[in-house]
Amino acid sequence: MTMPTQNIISPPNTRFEPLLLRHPANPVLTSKDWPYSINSVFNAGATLLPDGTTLLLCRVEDRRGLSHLCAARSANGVDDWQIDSEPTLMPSPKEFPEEIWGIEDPRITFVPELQQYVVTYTSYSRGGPGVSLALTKDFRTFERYGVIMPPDDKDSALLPRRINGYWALIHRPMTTLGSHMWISYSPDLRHWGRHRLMLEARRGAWWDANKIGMSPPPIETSRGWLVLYHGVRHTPSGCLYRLGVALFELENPEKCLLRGDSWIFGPEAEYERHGDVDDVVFPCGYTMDADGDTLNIYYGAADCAIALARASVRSLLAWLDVNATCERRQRAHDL
Ligand code: BMA
Repeated sequence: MTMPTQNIISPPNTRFEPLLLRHPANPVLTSKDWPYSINSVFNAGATLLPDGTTLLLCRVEDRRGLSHLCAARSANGVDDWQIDSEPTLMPSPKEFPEEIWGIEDPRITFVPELQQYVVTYTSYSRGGPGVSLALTKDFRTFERYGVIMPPDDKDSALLPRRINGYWALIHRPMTTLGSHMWISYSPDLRHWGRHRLMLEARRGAWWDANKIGMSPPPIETSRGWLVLYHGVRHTPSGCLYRLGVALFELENPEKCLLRGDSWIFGPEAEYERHGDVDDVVFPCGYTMDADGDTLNIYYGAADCAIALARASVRSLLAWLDVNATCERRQRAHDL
């Protein structure tokens, strides 16, 4: 039997130049920028509007501890943000009881076939976090589909096109055996099935042991879907959220082609190390520059601020070629 090629004994052949470069204007948004009273702003979905404006759909936590979503727009994606004067998308627990304790961590996918943005977000129900979906053309009015993945589930995003005729959703259900990334398929965005394990949290001392989740929506490249994912390390003084990268087959996205061994980004700056929740970097969105290579990655920092880091798709792929192992997919019965 062939053993997995995971590099267990020798240290990874890691090149240490940073792949994600923090913007000098960081953090780009904090509660001080908000036009109404809030506790904190973090974990924002991101997209480019047709006129090139960057739109962030921010998770805003109010002073009760419950979250809603609020849009911020900027011509250069760095400063001069125009923030909606009131919440853009509020929890609506009368119609959607699963939103009783707020809505969180949106991811945005523009879907050319629908000519709409599909927003998936965490709805915080009495039963725990679930995945909800809404469609919008302009981030002013939304068509809500309600909960599409029951609790406990979160960290979801839709792929921008159908795979073999079906919509594909990446998400992170929690089981007693750990929190892994799954992919599910749907003919209509409402009914979901063919659930498949996509990427498993590692075990033991690894940085991404036991609990992982997709971060921004997957990035389509000629070599596959590039997926930035977070790994959660439980330490005696709390959790440590860091970011890794993996590559999946274009027409069969449940197949992992490469998975980086080490993390590529972690809390280092003051605004990432200290906040409402220390030691968290949590990207939920990116925009792509006109060069088709430069990524602007927007991430929540310590559950208190939104920050920006830039990366190059070419460099991420080149790094994976040197620092990744071929992922052997775990068989379903192992779970
Ligand atoms: C995760 C999510 C994120 C949050 C992170 C750190 O489980 O709930 O929204 O940023 O924890 O608190």
